[in-house]
Amino acid sequence: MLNIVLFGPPGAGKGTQAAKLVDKYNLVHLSTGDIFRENIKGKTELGILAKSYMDDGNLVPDEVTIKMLESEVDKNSSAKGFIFDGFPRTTNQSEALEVFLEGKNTSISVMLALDVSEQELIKRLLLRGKHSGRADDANEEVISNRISVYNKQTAVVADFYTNQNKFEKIDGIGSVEEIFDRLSNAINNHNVTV
Ligand code: B4P
Repeated sequence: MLNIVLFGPPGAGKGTQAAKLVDKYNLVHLSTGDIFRENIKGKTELGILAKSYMDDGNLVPDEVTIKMLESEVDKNSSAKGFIFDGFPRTTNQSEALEVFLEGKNTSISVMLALDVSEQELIKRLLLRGKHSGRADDANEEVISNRISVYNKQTAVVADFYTNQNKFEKIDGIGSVEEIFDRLSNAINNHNVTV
């Protein structure tokens, strides 16, 4: 199985690139942000809870997020592999994912981390906020909080995969196609089963 963690700060381009990678490598795309947004739209209990955190740019609690992710993996038992987009975002989440995948006799193949400057992230998110309707893109204060949450709680997740020799930093500046080529090369060169 090819299991990729697509990593990076908010607005780094994870969702944009994941959509292209799933097509090329025939993987299932699991974006925790997208799943939360679908639940918010459907006004489910999970959606109402998630919204209260997401609108302020905070992380949804681990317990809820991990359970949700595991149930999404279980729904796709015939998948050839997964792109985890926006998950794991805390050390707890990475540990839980490792144990969960071990139970299925598989593991993460590689973490691809998109590297983008803070100035560019803010520019991209404010631009998207003009038409996305996403409350968390709408003002600079919330965007700053998301970046600060990333620096405090999420950036450390890279160490977890670095220690396993599975971490690849990818320059996230350039055209969508250029970045896609860099990601594809990293996958092809990382000695992972496709
Ligand atoms: P996410 O949905 O994961 O959102 P994101 O980090 O903003 O997006 P991404 O990096 O995918 O950016 P995109 O490609 O869209 O998270 C939202 C919230 O959900 C979190 O803040 C949190 O509250 C909650 N959440 C999600 N997962 C969680 C977890 N595991 N635990 C707890 N809470 C969780 O790109 C952004 C913009 O840049 C787009 O407008 C795009 O068009 C543009 N762009 C992309 N590539 C570009 C390029 N090369 N050049 C210029 N612009 C580009």
